[in-house]
Amino acid sequence: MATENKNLSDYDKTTIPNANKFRFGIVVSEWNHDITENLFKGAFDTLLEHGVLAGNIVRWNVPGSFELIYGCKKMQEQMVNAVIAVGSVIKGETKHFDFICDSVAHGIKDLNVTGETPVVFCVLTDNTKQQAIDRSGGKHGNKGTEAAIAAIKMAELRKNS
Ligand code: DLZ
Repeated sequence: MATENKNLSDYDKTTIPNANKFRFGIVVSEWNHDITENLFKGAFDTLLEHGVLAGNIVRWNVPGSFELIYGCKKMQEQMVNAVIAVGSVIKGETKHFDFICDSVAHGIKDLNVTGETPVVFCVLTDNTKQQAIDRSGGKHGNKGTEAAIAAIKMAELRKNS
């Protein structure tokens, strides 16, 4: 699971389907907004790079990562080919971290089980702020880029299935 040796922005561009016909929803948590803005930018720029029109990317904000579940559920109802859930949960001194991380992971999983529109998990769950910085455009790349590539692949899979 460790990303220590993997750069989240590294992928083989030749294997990515052209995405110019696709429409994506990105739901962004406002908690740790400096991190989530960088994740959003990574996802947005990567979608553009693969042919998605800026007008075909719908962005909604939600207050925190916990609210990503409801936000993504409503986004699935829009005319989008895939949804990206963007959040950053950073461990504090209480168990809140575990509850939020568990809830969001299970909530997004449930949306994928029950809904027709795939939802990609772009939620950083870090022990420190520095780890979050490293994975949102820092030394380990940008998880937003990784999520955008996953969203394109899932949109293509949905189209072909
Ligand atoms: C309350 C809370 C805390 C302590 N930490 C985070 C965090 O690190 N990242 C995050 O996205 N959200 C956090 N939240 C807010 C919850 O996700 C949620 O918005 C509130 O509990 C209200 O439901």
